[in-house]
Amino acid sequence: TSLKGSADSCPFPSNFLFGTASSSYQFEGAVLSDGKGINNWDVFTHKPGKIEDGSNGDVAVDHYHRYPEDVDLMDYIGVNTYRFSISWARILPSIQPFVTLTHYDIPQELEDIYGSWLNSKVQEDFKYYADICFRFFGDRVKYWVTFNEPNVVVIRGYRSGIYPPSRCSKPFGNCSSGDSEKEPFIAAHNMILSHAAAADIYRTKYQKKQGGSIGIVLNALWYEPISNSLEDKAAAGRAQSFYMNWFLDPIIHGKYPMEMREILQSDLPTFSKHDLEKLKNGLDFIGINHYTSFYVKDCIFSPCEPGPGASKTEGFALRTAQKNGIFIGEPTAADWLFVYPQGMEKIVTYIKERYNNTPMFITENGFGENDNPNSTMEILLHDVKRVEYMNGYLEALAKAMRKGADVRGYFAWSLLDNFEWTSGYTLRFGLHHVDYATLKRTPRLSATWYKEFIASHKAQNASARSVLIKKKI
Ligand code: GBH
Repeated sequence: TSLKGSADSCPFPSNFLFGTASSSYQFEGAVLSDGKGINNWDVFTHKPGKIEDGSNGDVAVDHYHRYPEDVDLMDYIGVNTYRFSISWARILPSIQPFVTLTHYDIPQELEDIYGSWLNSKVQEDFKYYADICFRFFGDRVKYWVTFNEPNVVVIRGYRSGIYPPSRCSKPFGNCSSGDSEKEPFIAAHNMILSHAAAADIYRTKYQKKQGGSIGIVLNALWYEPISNSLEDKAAAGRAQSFYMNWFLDPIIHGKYPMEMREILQSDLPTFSKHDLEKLKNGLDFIGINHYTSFYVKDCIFSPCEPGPGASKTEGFALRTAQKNGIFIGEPTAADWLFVYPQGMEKIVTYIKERYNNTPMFITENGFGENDNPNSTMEILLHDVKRVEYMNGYLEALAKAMRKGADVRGYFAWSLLDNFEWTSGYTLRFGLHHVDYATLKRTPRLSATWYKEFIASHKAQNASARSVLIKKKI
């Protein structure tokens, strides 16, 4: 046939691909350019004795920069295809999944069947859930968080009752059932032991093989004594114990804070020998969500008007945003958020000292605004206040780190505007604006600012690193 005939004369059909082949490591070079991550061959070739002539692919044939010239060469030859490879570490240099197992939401069934955090059965169920996550995702996830802000979960779920399961008693809130003076401590106890159970199973079954780490995230307010009096200073300490140390002390030191034990007596659950065994080595890192600070006034030696913190359940330490009518920091659209960057340095230093400089991550920090429907898009995207907030808080964080705090990371809350719990969609925390009618995302000034902030730090580190690599060669 004619087909066979043409094949005889020309075995390669016209759509046949003729090309040249290459690969990223062998060709590209540009080992540290534009934020590329270090890959296995970068490390391998820099070890002595691995490569015959002691060379490496740091520059290779500089294809990364000279590709237009190389494409001209291909064109000259007349190829119609080009095989090359994508450098994985160049595309995804270091996006590490940092995974939270429980960020407020839990199966409603646990609530309905046995009352979730109020029932010690939840410890087994949480352990089972965590085990499944470790087993199926642990090959890729190297940072695990058991709980986001269990302190907020129990305070808002069981004391004020403004979050599910809406349990509280008067005068703390207006719920149909609950006991604001007892249940928060029971729920917290079960969350602490659930954390311990998950951490324990991670350590015994997975950590060696998977090589990741596990921690817990607390909401951390900085509590500033309202005066220099010993009473107010002690009250600020109690406020911290009844808010954050409540969870971190048992997990790290194996017992509840002294002030809690003294004031709450039998309202505070106790740990059995078996519990303490599980609590040992309870975490690898502390996650800190820090946004704001409050003044604290003592209510033991001088009487206080009722208010957040003033009761026994919060250590008789009244929390207030003002001193002599002046706010601790500029108020914002969120009624709980005052801009006080110094609080970042103070809280990180406090945690460093109390917990023996356990590795820390700032797992959340951010600024909320309301959308003014009458504003133009241009104005909505020009979030100078958010930029100033982040800049101030990051500077304060850097100060704490220069003084030795072991902080390993910072996460801006949040990438996008999103559902802000009881504030719904009215409060916006995004580096990107979301138009809720179309769900279109648009970067705000803060997104560009954060991008440049990260890039300038990357550049500084890359030049430091290239000096190191050159030294090694
Ligand atoms: C975080 O919560 C949440 O993790 C995140 O989901 C949320 O979107 C983000 O911040 C922004 O709000 O009355 O004793 O609880 C922090 C929310 C709520 C923490 C109010 C401090 C005041 C103390 N905050 N809370 S208390």
